[in-house]
Amino acid sequence: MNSVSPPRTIDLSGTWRLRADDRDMQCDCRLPGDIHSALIEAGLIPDPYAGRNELDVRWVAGTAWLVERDFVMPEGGRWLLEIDGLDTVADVIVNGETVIRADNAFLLHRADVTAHLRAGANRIVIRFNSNVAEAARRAALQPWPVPYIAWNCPIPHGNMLRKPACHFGWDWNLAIAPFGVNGRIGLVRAEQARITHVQAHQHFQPDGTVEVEVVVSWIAFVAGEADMTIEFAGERRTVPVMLVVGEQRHRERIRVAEPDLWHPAGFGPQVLYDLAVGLDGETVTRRIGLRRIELLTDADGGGARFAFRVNGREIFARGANWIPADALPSRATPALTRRLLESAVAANMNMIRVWGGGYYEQDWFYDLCDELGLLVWQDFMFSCNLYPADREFLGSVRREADHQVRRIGHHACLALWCGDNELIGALTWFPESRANRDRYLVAYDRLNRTLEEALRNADPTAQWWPSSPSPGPMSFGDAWHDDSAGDMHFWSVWHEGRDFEHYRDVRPRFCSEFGFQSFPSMPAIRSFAGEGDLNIASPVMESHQKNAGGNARIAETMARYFRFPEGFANFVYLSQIQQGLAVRTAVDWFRSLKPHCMGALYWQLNDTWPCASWSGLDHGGAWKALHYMARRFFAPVNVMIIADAGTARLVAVNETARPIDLTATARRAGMDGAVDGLATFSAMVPPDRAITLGELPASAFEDAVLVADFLSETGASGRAVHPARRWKQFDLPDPGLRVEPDGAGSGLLVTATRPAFFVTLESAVPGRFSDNVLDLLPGETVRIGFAPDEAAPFSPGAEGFVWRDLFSSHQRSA
Ligand code: BMA
Repeated sequence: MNSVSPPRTIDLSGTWRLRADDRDMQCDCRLPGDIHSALIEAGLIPDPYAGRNELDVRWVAGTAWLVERDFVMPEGGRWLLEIDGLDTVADVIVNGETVIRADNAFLLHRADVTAHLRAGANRIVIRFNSNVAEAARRAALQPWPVPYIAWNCPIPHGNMLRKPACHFGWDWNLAIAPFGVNGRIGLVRAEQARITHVQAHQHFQPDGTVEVEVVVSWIAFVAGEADMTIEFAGERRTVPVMLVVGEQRHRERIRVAEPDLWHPAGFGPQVLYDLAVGLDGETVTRRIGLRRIELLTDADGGGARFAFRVNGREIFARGANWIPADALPSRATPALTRRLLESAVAANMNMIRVWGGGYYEQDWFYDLCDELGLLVWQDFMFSCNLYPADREFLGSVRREADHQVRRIGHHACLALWCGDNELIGALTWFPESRANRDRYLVAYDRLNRTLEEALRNADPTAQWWPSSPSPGPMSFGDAWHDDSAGDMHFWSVWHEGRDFEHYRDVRPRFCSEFGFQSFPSMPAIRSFAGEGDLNIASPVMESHQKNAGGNARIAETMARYFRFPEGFANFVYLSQIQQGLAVRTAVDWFRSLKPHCMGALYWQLNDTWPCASWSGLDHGGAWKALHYMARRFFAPVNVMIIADAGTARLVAVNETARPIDLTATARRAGMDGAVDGLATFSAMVPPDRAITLGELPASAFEDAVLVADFLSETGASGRAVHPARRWKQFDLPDPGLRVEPDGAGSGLLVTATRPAFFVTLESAVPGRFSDNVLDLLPGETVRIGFAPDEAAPFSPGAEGFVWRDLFSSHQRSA
């Protein structure tokens, strides 16, 4: 073939030139990317994550910045400039003409720039106006005050802009209001038409077949005829379409007679079919997993249910809340995101909630969730604030919702669209909305209705939930403490300082937020703190705790449950153990309530920067104690000890499709090293159920620790441990821990001569242990593997590893 066709796209990603509007500062800047990252890379500002640099770089968002570059155009053609994730208030200027005025980071901006281009050299400039200044200007124009969550956001008025709420600061995020371009940027050649969205609505038929309704949206630039091609599930169709200038849509139904279904992780394979749509020389591809997702909210004796049914099977949602992978968009790479999401699945999670104060994530994020079988609860991006309700704002919201639903709604992983995070609760947080609830509630409802209508219009097959938490549609009550219906955020244990046992005072139908803070692991701390800062009350450590009173709460809780640890590293260790115990107390209880309760999504999976937070994964993805514990407490088959003052109940849960025979052995482990058998329980646990195996009176393990080991015919096994009293009340023996290479060169052997609790290995080399946070009885040996992050040959010697346990955290080893 000798014919040379003109290029279809001109990619404008790469190196641009950045300069400040009001001062002499310039450097190179990579787009997609954020401006802070460019300035850090050029050495013009310090890394905001280190020390207390956050405060020294806050000025960056208060000024205007320009990025520009030249590009070369061929002769002729119709060209569209497309910028995805233009964040936020920005003007785009091509050869001196303003072609885009942007103020919503959640839209794809597109402009026909043909008239402004010339063959040869061209110049494009993006002027980022100060989002902070523009937010303040808009707040002043509001007809009545529209308060924002000032105790989370040191940078004010973020609620005026369609930009991630957490950019203005959050109780786990630094406040620097990053900005830039977060998605594709380039020119696209379109002669007749440009496809804007390809959706795939699934209609399951009673006979088991699926009709996939492919909805293709496009903009036509000329009237005429064109052939559209659609390829799916072995079928290829050519569909003649009439082009009418403007936005158009075509629906094509394709029947899949014998669908190979997509399943959530742990429930079957993640089958994905390729879909390809062609129009005017352009081909758009999607990967479609066929599955039927229903949200069950029917009334029952306890109120109303809240359960996901996937492919006919009710699924207990096990997971956590997702916040942006990094506070600086340039650092939120696909590799990091994959690592975080893979860790979620490795910890037996099947759902994450993309929380409403961050982003509608990138296409590849949902591709990853499809591949991994991770269901996504997707919030619309509104969180903890009151919001404007004027026509212009709601118009922008409507366009945003329409675009996002059409962009990502086809993903198999997408289980639910939820209106917002905690906007109903926020009505009670501000004096203005308390004094005039009518006005603010109506404003809220206008926003909420805008989202619901946009969703139903763009995807009638989608599942909608008005808010998180919410008792249900048109119900505006407190879903923090009402556990009868809907999803619940249960925060009393952390935010009110209640005992962990208080989790068992509620019986949620679905708990979509609950959590407990810990410190990040030592390597994460060392990434921002110097040796002299290693004290929880040092200015640097306090600046990496964004929840007022958080460090004091961690310390106070520790003194409630444990003897106070010696030294900083032990404090960090114990903070992670108590976090794991708090969250496990909740999860064990919620799972034991199945099917009354059908979901436990803890707060929060990951961190945006290294700080004290509720996360189970350190910034960058290393596993904290909670994440190792989560893998066990979320295991599909598990035995939990649910105890109150008088009894300890052994509850087995089975989330596999088959009945499981299992045996649990309960023993009493005394601090003197004696281990006595108490009872053995055997049972067949039906699929998708939690059952009580048996009960023991507390007197059976007085002054000791109850240990329950289980083993199933399928090989699933585990250990639950419950102390008769708070851990601090035991005089723990020195467990005589030994950690040594296993001889085979691939693991470590951990041995104890007396009972050892929360034995946790730490490595000098970044990597993951095959298991961690273990309880050992006298004479037991456990083999632990270690996989370093870098694929380098590695054989573990005992050196390079540190281990801690409850005894050593407060007692120097003998
Ligand atoms: C919930 C979340 C977040 C917050 C977290 C911890 O309310 O929705 O807003 O970060 O609690 O306070």
